[in-house]
Amino acid sequence: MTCRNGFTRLVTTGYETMCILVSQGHDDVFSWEAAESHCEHLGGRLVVLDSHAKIQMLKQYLLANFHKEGHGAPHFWIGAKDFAGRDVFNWVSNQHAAITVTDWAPDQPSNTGAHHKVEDCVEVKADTDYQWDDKECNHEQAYICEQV
Ligand SMILES: [Ca+2]
Ligand SMILES: [Ca+2]
Repeated sequence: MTCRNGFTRLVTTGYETMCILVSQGHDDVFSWEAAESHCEHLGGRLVVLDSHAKIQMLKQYLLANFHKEGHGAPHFWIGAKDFAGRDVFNWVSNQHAAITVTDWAPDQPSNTGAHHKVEDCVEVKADTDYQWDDKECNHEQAYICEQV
């Protein structure tokens, strides 16, 4: 796969390839839905991590390229969501299949967070080495697209 301008090529140990685009943070932030629309506009979608190899590859890339300490440590939307609001998570690429290969941070998914808001959208966050956390979908933050 040839990556379009702005996308970075990653190759897993199993020779799966992905072209990803990581938000620059700061002003480059969206709600989950807006991030997915933005990724589609760029010719992709929020990143789908449907294998252990892809999960590990992205985690290593983020750990190598983004500082994890301090206030504002990176949080990135990925392409998983509890679409039906029943605590069953699906990838944007297949909203009718439950996700089976997961990488939840300790005590996640919690389904509730600050101010008791329901959490249905999935992020990876630096303070747990980019393991997964469910979060309120309207929160505006950085995101990771993949080319499709
Ligand atoms: Ca939920
Ligand atoms: Ca959570």
